[in-house]
Amino acid sequence: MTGGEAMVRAAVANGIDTIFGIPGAQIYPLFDAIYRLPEVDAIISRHEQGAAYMAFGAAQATGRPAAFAVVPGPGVLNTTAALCTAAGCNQPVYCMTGQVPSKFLGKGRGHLHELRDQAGTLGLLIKHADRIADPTKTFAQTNDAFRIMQSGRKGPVSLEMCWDTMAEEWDVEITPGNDVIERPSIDDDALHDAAKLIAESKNIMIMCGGGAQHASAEVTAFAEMLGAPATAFRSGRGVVSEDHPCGVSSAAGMLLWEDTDLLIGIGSRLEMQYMRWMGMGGFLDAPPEGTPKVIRIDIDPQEMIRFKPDVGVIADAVDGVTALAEKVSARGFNTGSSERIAAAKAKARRDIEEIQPQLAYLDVIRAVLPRDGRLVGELCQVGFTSYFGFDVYEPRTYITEGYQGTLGFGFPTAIGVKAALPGKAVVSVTGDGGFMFGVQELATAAQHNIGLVTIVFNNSSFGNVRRDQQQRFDGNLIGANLDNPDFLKLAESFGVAGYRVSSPDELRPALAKAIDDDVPALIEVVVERGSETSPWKYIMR
Ligand SMILES: Cc1ncc(C[n+]2csc(CCOP(=O)(O)OP(=O)(O)O)c2C)c(N)n1
Repeated sequence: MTGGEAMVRAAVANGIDTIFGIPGAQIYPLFDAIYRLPEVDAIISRHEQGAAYMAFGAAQATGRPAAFAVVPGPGVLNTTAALCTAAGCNQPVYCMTGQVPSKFLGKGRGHLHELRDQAGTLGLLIKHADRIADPTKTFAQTNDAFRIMQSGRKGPVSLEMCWDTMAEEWDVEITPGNDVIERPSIDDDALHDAAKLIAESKNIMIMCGGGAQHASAEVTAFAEMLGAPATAFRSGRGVVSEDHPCGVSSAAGMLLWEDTDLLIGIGSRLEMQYMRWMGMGGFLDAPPEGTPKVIRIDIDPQEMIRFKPDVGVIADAVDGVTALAEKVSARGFNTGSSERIAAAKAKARRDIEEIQPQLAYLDVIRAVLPRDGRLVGELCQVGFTSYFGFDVYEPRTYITEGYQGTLGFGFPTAIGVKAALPGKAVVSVTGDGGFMFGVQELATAAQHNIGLVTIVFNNSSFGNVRRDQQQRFDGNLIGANLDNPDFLKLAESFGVAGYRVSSPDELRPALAKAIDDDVPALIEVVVERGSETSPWKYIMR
């Protein structure tokens, strides 16, 4: 088989059934293999950044690896914001790419798409990047990449193959995919120390991160046992359902933080507590004096050095929480007050009512979207408000950009979510600014009939920038106001269903119909420029 076919077959052996991407000369053999193999399909984006975000969305929504294939050099560079976002969110995204002909490697002759040290460049951004020089080793190297991608702190990986190597035929042995996911064994002393801290504490808070997404049952049971609130910022939303008595939004979490005496972070960087609730200046190395004690359960030993807890349990979230719960129940603990949690939830809900009109729109979306539907956020007024003003009920149903804060990630990511989960309702909320970063992918949604619903909140501005300039730069508006296309005509010209609404009441039937029709749809919500209440006081201090 060709080197390209070997790469595709090895990806298929590792569970890949869809490859997002754009073909080009160096990687024709790879796409030819996708064409011929019934086990795998391609979804063709209109820009490489779209393909990589689609893979990111598919990975985050399913918890399984997702792949994209793009030409080297400019093609792969176009994917790097998405790769960094996947790295920041610890998502298993597999980048497949090409290279110059092998004899041109490292020569600097300026062959098509040549990039100085492509794998080295990618290796700075993602978990692992390598070249398959000998295609008979494709399965071994791919399996290794999938082991690395899914072991420890998950993250994106990349494999490249030279133009000529990918085109030539080789004797490649087909072998099974990787079945190794490495998990650390747990230090019993750490568990003992953690159980002791828990026994000595009264008001415990659990903070869920993306590393707890697969541990929903265990974390929920642990929170119930302790009677402790479990909160999350972005990536850990839905681990403990926010309609469970212990599941609290970050707005309620902020209220409860005041008299918390022990924080248990599970698969979380604790950005919310130490870089937001204590100011973006934040606390660098360890919790400051006079603040709650901290236990961290994290699979990445480096995390215990980056931000040193009182007790660090290096473990996968399922293993760590299960083992700690056993220790704690044997030792005894104080049960938290359910009234305290309920009161904070009720007060937070009353407080955030002021964030209008975003909250009213989010309430409509929450009411219409099924429990297991996916909401894909964005860096926009409704997206920011959704951090605390949109209840999440199930793991992997709230899709986020993480700390990269990548404007424009939302719409193409949502296409990937819907492509991976065609039976689920998927709603993308974007601003007019962020949507236009990936507007061309309307063509992808239309051509592949990917039935996601995109709600574009059109306030004719980079609204967040505009507010900052109004408030902090004497109203000197630069690059803040936007003249936009007619979004209805835009939808129509792409062959996508279009709606225009201007109130939450009008959104409700439009959204219900769009979800029900299950075809690609764009709903423009007309918002008066500068009219949104700032959501920031519930996100950072
Ligand atoms: C890649 C990237 N570029 C720029 C920014 C800075 N940024 C954050 S929010 C924002 C404006 C967003 O405008 P829009 O999408 O229209 O949403 P709105 O705030 O108006 O609701 C900008 C430019 C960013 N976060 N990421």
